[in-house]
Amino acid sequence: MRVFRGLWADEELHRLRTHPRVLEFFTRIFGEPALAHPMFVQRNIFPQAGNFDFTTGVHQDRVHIGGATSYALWMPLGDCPREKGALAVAAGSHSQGILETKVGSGAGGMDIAVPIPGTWATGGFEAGDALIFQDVTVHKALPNRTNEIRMSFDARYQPASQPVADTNMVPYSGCGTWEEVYAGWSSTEGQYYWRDLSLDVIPLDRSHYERRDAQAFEMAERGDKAARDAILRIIQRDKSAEKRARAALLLERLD
Ligand SMILES: O=C(O)CCC(=O)C(=O)O
Repeated sequence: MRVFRGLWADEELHRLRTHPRVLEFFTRIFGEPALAHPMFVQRNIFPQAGNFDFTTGVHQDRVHIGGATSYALWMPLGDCPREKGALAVAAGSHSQGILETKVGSGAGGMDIAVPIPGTWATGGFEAGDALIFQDVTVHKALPNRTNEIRMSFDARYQPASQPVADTNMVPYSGCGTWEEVYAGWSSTEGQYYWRDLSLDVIPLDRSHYERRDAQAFEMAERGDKAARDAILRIIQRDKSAEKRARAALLLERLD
C-alpha cells in the first residue's frame, strides 16, 4: 500500500485523466460538459504464475460504479501486447442492460450468471492507445503471461448534469484524503476540480452487493469455497462490524 499510494497520487497520472483533450472528447460525445470521476483505478497486474492469478474476470462496471451511464477509459501505461494482459470487450454486449450476477471470483467477488452476449474483441495496445466503453459493456482482462507488471489505469466519465454515485467522489480505498493525495504535487492547478461543478451526488445503489453478500453467506455456511472471494471482500470492506465478524468466522471454517 505504501508503494501503491504513491502511484495513485501521481500528479501526471491525474493530469492525463483530466487532460483538456480527454474532457473535450467526452464533452463532444455527451453534447454537454463531461465530469471525470475523481476516483479512478490504477492497476498493477503481476505476471500470472500457477495459482497466483489476478486476471480481471468477466464483468460489467455498472453495478460497481452506479449513478448515471458512465464510460470507462482504459489505458495501459506503456505498450501492452495481448500477452501482457490487454483488455477485451464483448462487442455488442452493451445492448443487453445489466446482466444477472452470482457469487464468484470475478470483479467484486461476482461473476455474470448468464451466457455472455456479443463477440469478444481485443488487440495489442501501444503507449497512448485507449479503449473506451460503456458501463454495461461486458469486459475482462487477458492473463499477463510476460515477466513484467502490466500497469494501467481506468477512469470514468459521464455527463456532468447526471447523478454520480458518492463512491466515485473519494480517493481510492487506502489512499488517504484528497489533502494527502495532493500533498506532493508541484502545483495546485486542477485540484478539487469537481467543486466548481454543481453535481448531483447520490448514494451508490448497493442492492447488487447486498444480494451477493446474502448468497455468499448462504454458500459459505454450506462450506462452498466458491464464496471465498466475496467473503474476503466483506471482511475487507463492509461497514458493518457484525457482518465482518460473521464473514471472518466463515472464512476460517472455509479454509
Ligand atoms: O485492467 C484490468 O485488469 C481491468 C480493467 C477493468 O475491468 C475496467 O477498466 O473496468
